[in-house]
Amino acid sequence: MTTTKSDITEPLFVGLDSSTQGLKTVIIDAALNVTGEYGVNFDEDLPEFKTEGGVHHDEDGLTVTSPPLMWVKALDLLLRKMADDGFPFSRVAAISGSGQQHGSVWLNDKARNALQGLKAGSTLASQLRGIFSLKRSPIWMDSSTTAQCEDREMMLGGAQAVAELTGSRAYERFTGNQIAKIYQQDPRSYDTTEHIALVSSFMASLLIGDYAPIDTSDGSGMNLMSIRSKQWSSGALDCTAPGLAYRLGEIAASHELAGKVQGYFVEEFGFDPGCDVVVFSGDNPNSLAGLRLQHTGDIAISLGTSDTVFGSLAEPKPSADEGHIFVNPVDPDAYMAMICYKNGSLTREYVRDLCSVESWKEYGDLVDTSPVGNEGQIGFYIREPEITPTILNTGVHRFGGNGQEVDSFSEAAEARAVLEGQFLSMRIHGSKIGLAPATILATGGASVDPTVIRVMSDVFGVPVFVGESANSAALGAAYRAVHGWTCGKEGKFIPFADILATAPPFQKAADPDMDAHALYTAMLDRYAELENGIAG
Ligand code: XUL
Repeated sequence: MTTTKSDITEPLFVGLDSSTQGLKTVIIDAALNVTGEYGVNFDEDLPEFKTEGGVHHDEDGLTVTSPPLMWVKALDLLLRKMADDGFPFSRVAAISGSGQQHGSVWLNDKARNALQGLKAGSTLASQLRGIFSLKRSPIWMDSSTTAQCEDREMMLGGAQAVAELTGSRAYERFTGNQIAKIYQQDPRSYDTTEHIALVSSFMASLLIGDYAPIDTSDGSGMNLMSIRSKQWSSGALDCTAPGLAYRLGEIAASHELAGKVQGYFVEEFGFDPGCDVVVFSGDNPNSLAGLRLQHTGDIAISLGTSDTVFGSLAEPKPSADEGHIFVNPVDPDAYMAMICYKNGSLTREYVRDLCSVESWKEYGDLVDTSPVGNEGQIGFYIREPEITPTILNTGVHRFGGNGQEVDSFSEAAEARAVLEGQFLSMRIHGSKIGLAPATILATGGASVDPTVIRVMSDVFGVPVFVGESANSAALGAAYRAVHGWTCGKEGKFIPFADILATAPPFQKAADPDMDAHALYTAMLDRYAELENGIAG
C-alpha cells in the first residue's frame, strides 16, 4: 500500500456511482457532511446511444447490454457539469466509486496506452473510442447464459459447491457466465481482448489512467473468485475461458488505493496531483457502506420495487438456494450477505388495493385490528415469479389457522398476512445464509410506515432504525474514499467504524415486543412448510 500525503487543508471526498440508468456523484467533507450532488442520466443526457433505462434489450428477450463508451462520455459530462458549477476540484483528497454489479467492459490491446496517454484539451470519449473489443457490454439484467451456468455447476461439482467456492451458485448475470458465453459464441472478440474489467474497475481505470484492480467485494459477483482465498479460483477460471487470469488482472481489498488521478484530470479540471483513487466496488457493497452496516449483525432491509435484505457477517454461509455472499467492502476479513425478493412494493400495493382502503394510514389501522400472528392465518402473495425461494407459479395462497388452504381472508387478516409473510420469509431465508440481525435499518418507500416497522421489529425481535437510502451507493463510495484515504495515510487498516464515528446516528423507529416475537418464532416452521408446498 502506498502512503499518501496531502497538502489539502479542507479536504473533500467524492463518491461516484455508475449505475444502470445514470452516473451520479455525492461529495462529502471530512466531517462526513454531504456538500454536493451531481448527476447525468444516460437516456436524457446522452440520447445518441439510444438506450432505454440505460440499456439495450435484444429481441431474444434475454440479452441486455449497454455501450461502454456511454459510461466514458457520462464521466466527461459529469465533470464538465461540476466545472461549470465552480466545483473546487483542487480540494478533492480522494475519490472512490460504485458500479452496477456483474457488468463487464472488454478492452483491446490499445486500451492501456490510450488510458496512459490521455491529453488535456479533448474529451475522454474522443480519445478512448477505439479501446473496446466489445462495443456492447453485458450487464446484470442479462439472463442469456443458462447453458453456461449449467456447465459451470456440472464442472465444479454442483450448485452448492459453486456457492461454497464463489459465494453464490451460478447465476446468469454473474460475470464468469457472461465471459464463458462470449468466449463460446464470439471467440474472435475474446481473442482480441487484453483486459476484462467490471464496470466499477473500469471507471477507476479511467481516473488512474491504467487498469485498476477488481476489488474483492465486487469480484464476489462473478462466480470466478474464491470468497475465502480472495483470489481467482483456477477451477472456476478453467471452466470459463482460456487465458482468463491474465485478462482479469489483479484483485485488491476494497479499502486499498488504486493510484492517483492521472495528469489529464489535473490539467483539465484542476484536481490536486496527490488526489487518491480508492479501489471502486459494486453498488450493493457500496450501499452497505453508505448505510454504515459496519458490525456483524447490522442488517438493512430495503423496501422497494424489489425488497432486499443485506448485512455484514463474520462467517460466510453460502447457499445454493438463496442469496449471495460477497466479501465485505469495508472489512477485508468479514463478509456480506444479500437476498432479493421480486415481490416487494407492488405486491404490498396489490394487497392494499384488495382491502378497499384509501391510504397507507388506513391500511395500518386495518392491520392493527387483526391480532399479532393473525390467529395462525398465513398468506403467500406471489404477483411476480419469486426468486427467494424460487416460486414460478404466480398467485395468492391463503391458509387458515388449521393449515387448510382457504379462498379468502377477512380484510384485516389479508392486510396483516402480507406483511407478516414477507418478514417471516426474510427471517427464514436470511438465517440460511447467516444473517442474524442485532439491529435493522429499514430503508425505501414503505419504511416510513409505522405499522410495517412494528411488524418487522416484532418478527425479528430487534430494534428497527430508519434511514435515507437515496444515493446510498454514491454516499457509500464517498465514505469508502475517506476510509481508503485514511488507511493509506496511516499505512495500516483502520476500522470503518472509526471513520464513521462522527456520522449522525440513525433514528430508532421501533423496539420489539418480545411476546409478539415469541409468537412469530413459533410460526416459523409452519410458514416454511407451507412455503415448501407452494414452491413445489
Ligand atoms: C445484484 C444485482 C443488481 C445490480 C444493479 O446482484 O444484480 O443489484 O448490482 O444494481
